[in-house]
Amino acid sequence: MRPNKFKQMAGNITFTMIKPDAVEANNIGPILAKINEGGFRIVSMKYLKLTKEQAGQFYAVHKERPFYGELVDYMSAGPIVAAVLTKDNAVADFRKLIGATDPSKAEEGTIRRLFAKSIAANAIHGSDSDENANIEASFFFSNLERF
Ligand code: 3AN
Repeated sequence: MRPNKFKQMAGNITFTMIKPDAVEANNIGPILAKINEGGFRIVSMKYLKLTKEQAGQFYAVHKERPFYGELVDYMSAGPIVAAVLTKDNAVADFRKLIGATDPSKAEEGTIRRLFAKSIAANAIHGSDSDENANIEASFFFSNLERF
């Protein structure tokens, strides 16, 4: 069996989605530029619209949180860009680059500070651990895809 390429890269990959608000606002290009400027390389990428069921599955870890329904509706409301990124210390460095969940609390110059509209419509997702980066990347990209 072919080894799981994302697992092989643990520590060096993270998963991101450019969320519907940022796609709608025509900010895919500027956000990808920030990601590259931050030292990340894009190793897999696709543009797609999640079904409600897929969004529910992706965010299943947040099922018990009060904003789960809103989050699922929101993430399936319009197209997104899903991508796997690589860099040393990818997960932590990418969380730094995107900034706090609430854009009003995000540091100056971060992607959320620059592009997010609100805590729900916060422009971009970034994995919070190596384990989740692998799970999330595998949700969108087959292990058989090569780069
Ligand atoms: P982060 O994306 O910064 O890791 P999480 O994991 O706490 O934040 O939340 C996942 C997503 O849920 C966020 N990106 C945001 O879209 C949404 N979210 C988080 N907190 C709230 C909230 N209080 N109200 C509405 N949506 C929220």
